[in-house]
Amino acid sequence: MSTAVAAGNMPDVTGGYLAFLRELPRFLEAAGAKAEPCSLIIVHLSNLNRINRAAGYPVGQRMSSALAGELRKMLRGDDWMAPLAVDRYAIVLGRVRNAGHVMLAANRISRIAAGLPVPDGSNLTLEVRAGAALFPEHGEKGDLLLRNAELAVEAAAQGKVDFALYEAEVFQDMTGDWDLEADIRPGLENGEFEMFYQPKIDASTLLPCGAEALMRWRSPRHGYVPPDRFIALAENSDCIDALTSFALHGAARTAMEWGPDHRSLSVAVNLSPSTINRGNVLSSFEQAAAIWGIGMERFTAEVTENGIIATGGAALRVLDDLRSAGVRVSIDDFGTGNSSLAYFKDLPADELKIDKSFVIAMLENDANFRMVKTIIDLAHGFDRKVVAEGVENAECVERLQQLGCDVLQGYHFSRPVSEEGFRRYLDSCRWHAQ
Ligand code: G
Ligand code: G
Ligand code: MN
Repeated sequence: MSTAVAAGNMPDVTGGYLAFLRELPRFLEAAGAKAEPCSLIIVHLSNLNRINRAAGYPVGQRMSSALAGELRKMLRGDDWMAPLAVDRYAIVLGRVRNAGHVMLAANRISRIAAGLPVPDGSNLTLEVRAGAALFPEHGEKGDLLLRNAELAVEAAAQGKVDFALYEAEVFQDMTGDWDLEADIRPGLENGEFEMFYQPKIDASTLLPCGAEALMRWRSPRHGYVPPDRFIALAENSDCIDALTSFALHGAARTAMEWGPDHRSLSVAVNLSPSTINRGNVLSSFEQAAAIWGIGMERFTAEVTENGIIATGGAALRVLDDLRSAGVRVSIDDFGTGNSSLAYFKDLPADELKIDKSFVIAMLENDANFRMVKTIIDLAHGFDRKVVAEGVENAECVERLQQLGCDVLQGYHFSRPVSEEGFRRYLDSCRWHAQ
């Protein structure tokens, strides 16, 4: 199969992907020398996998070749194209030099794809998404231009549109995320991550009954990165397991090191939806417990309501298994999710954590106060313990005690602190307790 365009002195990309990567910089250098702008479009066959599954891989392959054939017919003398993968083509359009031009070209590409029926009677049609970057505005070098065109493809996919053109201001954030994501695993290996601990306080004795383990990342390149940010990125990549494992082992080791005087303290680890979905959660807990010599009942697993819903029914079984093995299950951020009461009554949970937004606001007005009271009564009605997070002052403590809340957590007692800081906190409590 020849992928090179015959006309002119166009690059020879018969070698496909590698040839393209070799030829693009040369081509751009020549174009730059002649001050001739051009544009790079990446065409992604976004539903090729679905076609493969529905109609078979040979059909998918034929669709990809047919599209390439049709696209090639659209090219003129100073255009060229090459396959980047079976579901991806790169097209360099020689005389297409502004946003308007490239949009017209992208429109034609969409129409060409839509005109190719999938020959299996399944009513599937080929879907393509295209992304483009302009030379030299969006990148003077081949790799940058390619990367920015890929970013545009991703933006098109996220925006569910056929085509997107690279936009420096908008896409900076995306590249920032990519950089961050790529630095998670090396950061973990370089010891940039650390677990912090925030005490959970027994509301009746005001003594600690456990701690929530919270991950902290100080990156030499990005500074302090909040967990909300890197956890979400890790969930989309394959490093969430490594992070969860780091949290579990850190938490188990710390609980062991609290020593025999604090054997009743439980340590809570946050689990993200994708972690619950892996299916090996239970064995991860068992391993951590075995390695660090603590009982499974020392662990609490915190999962959000929405996290459970996001996994469909799958999470319910995993949580059931964890509970059967002795792990406490806690529903985090309770009250902010979309679950119904019908769902709530079947949740395999020992504990609910009232979201801090309600607790922080509970003294502001009566409605917020009643909200907290209602959640506490609801939980108790179903034999679950209640944790209030976001307890920031003494008045809040008192009111929550009156409402029968079981456990308190918040800045009033302590912010999340290092392992060493938590140790000091425990020591100071012992002193008070005597
Ligand atoms: O500690 P901070 O308030 O910045 O935490 C913000 C969010 O990040 C919290 O909702 C918390 O559940 C989440 N988070 C913190 N540490 C971990 C962790 O180890 N694993 C997961 N999955 N989430 C975490
Ligand atoms: O969603 P999750 O419960 O996992 O979030 C826990 C986070 O909530 C902690 O990491 C901490 O940063 C934050 N937090 C804990 N206590 C308080 C508090 O009293 N006030 C506020 N504003 N945030 C808190
Ligand atoms: Mn939590």
